[in-house]
Amino acid sequence: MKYELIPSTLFKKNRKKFMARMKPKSIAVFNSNDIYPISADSTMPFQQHRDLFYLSGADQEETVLVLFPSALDKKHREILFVRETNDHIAIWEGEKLTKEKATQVSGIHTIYWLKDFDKIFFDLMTEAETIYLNTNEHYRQAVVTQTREDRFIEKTKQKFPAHLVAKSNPILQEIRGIKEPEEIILMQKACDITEKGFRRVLNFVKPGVWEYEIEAELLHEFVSNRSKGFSYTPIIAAGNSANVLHYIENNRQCQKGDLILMDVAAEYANYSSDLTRTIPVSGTFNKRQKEVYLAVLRVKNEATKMLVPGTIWAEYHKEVGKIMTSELLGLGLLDKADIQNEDKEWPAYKKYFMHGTSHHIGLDTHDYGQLKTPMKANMVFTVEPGIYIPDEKMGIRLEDDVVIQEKGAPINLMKNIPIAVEEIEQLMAN
Ligand SMILES: [Mn+2]
Repeated sequence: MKYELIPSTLFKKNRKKFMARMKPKSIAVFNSNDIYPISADSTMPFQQHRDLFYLSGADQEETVLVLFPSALDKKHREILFVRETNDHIAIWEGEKLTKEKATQVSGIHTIYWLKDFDKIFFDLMTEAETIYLNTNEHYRQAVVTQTREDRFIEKTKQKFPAHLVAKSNPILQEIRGIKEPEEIILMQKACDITEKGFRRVLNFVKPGVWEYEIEAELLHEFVSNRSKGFSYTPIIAAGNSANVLHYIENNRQCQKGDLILMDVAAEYANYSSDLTRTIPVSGTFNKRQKEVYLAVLRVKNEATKMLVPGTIWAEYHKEVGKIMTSELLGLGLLDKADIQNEDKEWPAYKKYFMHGTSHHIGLDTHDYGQLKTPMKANMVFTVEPGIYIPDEKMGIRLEDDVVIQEKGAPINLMKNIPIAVEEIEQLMAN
């Protein structure tokens, strides 16, 4: 791991919150991710399952967490199973969690080797009536592979057909959506690393640079600061590429006079940041670019003010749509007739702003978190309006990550990342 050790108090609190919501006589199991294959013996870099990480801090493959608050043997109320390590593994693969280290990371006192899982788990299941299974109910999930968790669920339902089944996911959606102070610190760190990358790029962009050269600059800065790298696939889109919302080719040359939209951010300790800035390739905005840019910035600022406890996500999006509509009228992109004739299901503004304004962010970039109930303090959201005008070969999006406060406006974790037109032009001139 490149990141500094996280206080295990965070994971203790997270487990406590989960267990407080479990039914009587119930047990919950969480599996790590597999290491995904490419072909031959090649593999993708490991990415821990965020639920297991959230509840244990264990950032290693072949790990299982068991929570059983009513276990008769007190030492079995929290158990972490890890892959048995030895000198041979230490030489070939480097350091893996020892039992002592696993306790230090997770705050869990009972650590067993994974090879003993089946036997111990069977014994615990004889005491339990309900088993919590961890399915993926994220509103944007589209998984086609069978995960390690899926295999566990299949096997468990076969082996223990008489047990009641309950869902872990709604509990995790609820508790992961509201961040602990330790998590805000880690997310701030991710944002600070992102800031360094963005400032580096402001000194680098000029006509003739290639989008992938900008990507390389950012990656250098991120990894130099103990990040694994990008928290999601980077979008570096000059000119008309900005109108392809998920443009990830990053293979074109930046031309004088173009804007360049960069939706790029660093991860830190598995926590995401999510930034978008749009800057002029030549270092100065022309009149029209500035006009559209300021409209997006105003929408962003107005939207941010609405991220307070009590706001309903869907209602918020309707309000942002109204603000965007008036900006688009001001820019001459819509006229009154467009609005009078608009389809309420797909309002006129969506021609130029077709995506959502905010999503939860945390361990996942599109994080868990309740969306149908009122917003609460310490939820972290992105705010990311945009205006896309293919006819003018221009797409502008601006995005920050903010923390909802008990009272007043949210705290912007990206407040130090330049966004004002003058500041960007000045920094690019240096
Ligand atoms: Mn985003």
